[in-house]
Amino acid sequence: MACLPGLLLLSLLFSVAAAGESVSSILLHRLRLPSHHDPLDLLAGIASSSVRRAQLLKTPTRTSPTASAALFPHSYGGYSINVTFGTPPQEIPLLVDTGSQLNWIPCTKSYLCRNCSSPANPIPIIPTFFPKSSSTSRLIGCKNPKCGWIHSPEFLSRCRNCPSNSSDCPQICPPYLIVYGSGSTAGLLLSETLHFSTQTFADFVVGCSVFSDRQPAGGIAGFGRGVSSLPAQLGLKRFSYCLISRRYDDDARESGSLVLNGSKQSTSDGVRFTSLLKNPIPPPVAADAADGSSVFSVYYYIGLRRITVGGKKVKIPYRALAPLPDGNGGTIIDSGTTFTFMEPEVFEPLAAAFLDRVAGRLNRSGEVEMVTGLRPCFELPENEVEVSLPELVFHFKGGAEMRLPVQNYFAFAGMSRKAVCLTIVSGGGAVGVGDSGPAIILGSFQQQNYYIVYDLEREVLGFRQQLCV
Ligand SMILES: *[C@@H]1O[C@H](CO)[C@@H](O)[C@H](O)[C@H]1NC(C)=O
Ligand SMILES: *[C@@H]1O[C@H](CO)[C@@H](O)[C@H](O)[C@H]1NC(C)=O
Ligand SMILES: *[C@@H]1O[C@H](CO)[C@@H](O)[C@H](O)[C@H]1NC(C)=O
Ligand SMILES: *[C@@H]1O[C@H](CO)[C@@H](O)[C@H](O)[C@H]1NC(C)=O
Ligand SMILES: CC(=O)N[C@H]1CO[C@H](CO)[C@@H](O)[C@@H]1O
Repeated sequence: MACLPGLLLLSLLFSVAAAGESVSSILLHRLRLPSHHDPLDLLAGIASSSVRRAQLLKTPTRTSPTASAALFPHSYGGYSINVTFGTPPQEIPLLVDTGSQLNWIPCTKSYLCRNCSSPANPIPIIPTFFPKSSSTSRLIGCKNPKCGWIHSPEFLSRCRNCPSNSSDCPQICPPYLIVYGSGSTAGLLLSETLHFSTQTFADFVVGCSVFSDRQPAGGIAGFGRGVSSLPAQLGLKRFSYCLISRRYDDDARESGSLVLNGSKQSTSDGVRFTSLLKNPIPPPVAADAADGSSVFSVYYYIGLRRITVGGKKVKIPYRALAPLPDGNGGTIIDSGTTFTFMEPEVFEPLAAAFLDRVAGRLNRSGEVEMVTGLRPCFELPENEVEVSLPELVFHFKGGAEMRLPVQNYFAFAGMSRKAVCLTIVSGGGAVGVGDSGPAIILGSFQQQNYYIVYDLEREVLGFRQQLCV
């Protein structure tokens, strides 16, 4: 079949890009997905969890008085690293999340993870950290300035001014409780030694969670902005990752990579850059700042200026593309969201553009759309191994273009007939996401087989298509 202008061929064979250079890095695994015998269930599950995640990232008032950072349930589709904590070291998988800042791990022998099972994983085995077995574990004290990462300055000064002979003075930093759309985690802040790849970092602050509800089988590494985040604590100039294709989900041997402070790349390395926008809201001093919307300050905003489908510009209201001073509108990039989320005012014209460009060539499959919650879905013509679909391009401020390979935005689904569905979700329908927070959340499915660098020193995001295995 000839490739028409603005159309890409989706075939079962994926093209191979140049492999990346060897650098000191850590392996990045897909967090184990529950095994789905039915690929439709899997797509439907990822679609609904991506919408839930969007709901969470977009809700400014989800924190409790002692809450600290935005977190979320990761039943599907996260990417994790294995690091070790303590002396002697204990290995713990951490989900890499650029949408939150506090780091936490399942901790102590009484760790309770409620509703953390799935049909495929009825008794979840959760690697847990035991502080008693580590000679370097220290609880963060109430007077420690780092206690201010999860509690207000007022609280901290009460601690500081407490007479030392009073029996009412709290000695340790009171627990954090992180509440999200669905789920939560709670525990105490620890100072502990972190071993990342071959490097060792003493006095790393990590939450020792003793209770979680609806959480992944591991902890979370907060790669967002903010003082308690992993990049801030390790003084990183930049970090980068390469997300392996989701088609390797069943193959535990395959992994991508995460690199801290890697070498500085430039456009001559094929990396395209766009500025990380100045956050609409400055990072909070204390993570539980009364203004709930400050959670948006943790995100990496980027300037998405235009979207084209099959070479034609999609008409999107400007207010959706440019973040307002209150953090509403605009685009963020997030490693913890699977399918990209778009507000209806962005998604509807985009979906219409796909329908327009495919019209007459492929039949729409209402049946598959109903089951997966994705749309549009198109039936594949019988006995064909390839189908042309419109090219999707994100155009960023400064001219960088993300020309997505078609397998990054269409996934196979099949019932009585095979179909493909657009893997972008919106808030319309059953789950009300509201129009607060970012209008577009660029998720990990769209970042597969891309090298992505967050250059915090230059405040730019760089990307290059490459094979991540
Ligand atoms: C990560 O660490 C956990 C806990 O030790 C272990 O069960 C798991 O196999 C490790 N994963 C990889 C990919 O090494
Ligand atoms: C604590 O110390 C202060 C001043 O040293 C003293 O006045 C006060 O009675 C002491 N309180 C207790 C509970 O010992
Ligand atoms: C990253 O680089 C900065 C600046 O050179 C340095 O201060 C920091 O310790 C480095 N961190 C790591 C983890 O290598
Ligand atoms: C679309 O559906 C009609 C009616 O079922 C069928 O005859 C036709 O072959 C389909 N076209 C494609 C491209 O699948
Ligand atoms: C959504 C869900 O699974 N909720 C369950 C969480 O756990 C409590 C107690 O274990 C159950 O009562 C809920 O049904």
